[in-house]
Amino acid sequence: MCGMTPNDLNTPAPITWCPGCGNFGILTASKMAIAELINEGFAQRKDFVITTDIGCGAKIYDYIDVNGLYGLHGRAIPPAVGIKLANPELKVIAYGGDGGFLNEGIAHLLHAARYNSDITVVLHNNQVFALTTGQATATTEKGFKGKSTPLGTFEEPLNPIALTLEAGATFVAREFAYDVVHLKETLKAAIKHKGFSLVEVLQPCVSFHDTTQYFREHVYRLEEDGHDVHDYWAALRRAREWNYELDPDARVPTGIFYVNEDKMPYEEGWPSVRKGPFWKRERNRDWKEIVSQYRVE
Ligand SMILES: Cc1ncc(C[n+]2csc(CCOP(=O)(O)OP(=O)(O)O)c2C)c(N)n1
Ligand code: SF4
Repeated sequence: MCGMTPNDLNTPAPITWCPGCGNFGILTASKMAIAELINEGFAQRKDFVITTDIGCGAKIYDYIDVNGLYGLHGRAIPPAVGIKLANPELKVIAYGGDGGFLNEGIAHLLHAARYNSDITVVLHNNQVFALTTGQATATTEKGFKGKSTPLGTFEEPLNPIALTLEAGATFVAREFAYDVVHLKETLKAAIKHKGFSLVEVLQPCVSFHDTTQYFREHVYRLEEDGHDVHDYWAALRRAREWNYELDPDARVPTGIFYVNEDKMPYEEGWPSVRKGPFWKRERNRDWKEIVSQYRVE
């Protein structure tokens, strides 16, 4: 019997991304990762759920044939956390852009990391609001001239790797969108990880912020540079090696920065969630008995 192929996850929706967009790499790697995880018996197709928001990257949900939902801009994470609480057996992946996750939705990102909610966040970081044609976001480098910043930005960019490490994430990685096989492997590891995982993908926007050549020349792999993924302080130091400026001398680390398998996932803290999916939990129980579970004497 042949297993599932990435093409089995295609949808009839026409892909509207610009030719050459880094999102194609994320789509291909995601379909490969999901198909392989299904073939390896990690989960069934019905177990994967995608949540997303509004943006170019967010449209990925139209192109992968699994369950999911669209949220408002910046709100891919709250439904992901809610879905995981309602059914902890599901593998929930939240996709979105740097605008959605680090501008409008930054509180959701940091708190989900702090909770160690067992979801995977895939951050399509093109360092620009792309769908709305090129305004600066929280990760845009200084000096970028766009429609909202004709004189050039002068604010310091945020560093999502350092931020989520500080907030409590237990799996933190960065990949380059055109390094598809490497990205696929990291996505698989992130989805398998029990706890909050962030996979930041350096995703050139060829129309409004084309960093393709810059990243081709500046990325390096952590695993080829002696990095220990279980060393939190080493992960933070590596995170600070690149500050999101497109400095000609910078080295941009990619791969897995940090893994911590010892911290309890958020969902396991809830007595009701430990009983399994909501639809299998006991029905018609006395409300006083339910409330008594949470009472502090
Ligand atoms: C709360 C809110 N703010 C702004 C918008 C307008 N808006 C829709 S998509 C978008 C840009 C999305 O940028 P990003 O999240 O970085 O994703 P990209 O398009 O770059 O993949 C903006 C500003 C909105 N829909 N809702
Ligand atoms: S505008 Fe940029 S991010 Fe959006 S599809 Fe085109 S290249 Fe990709």
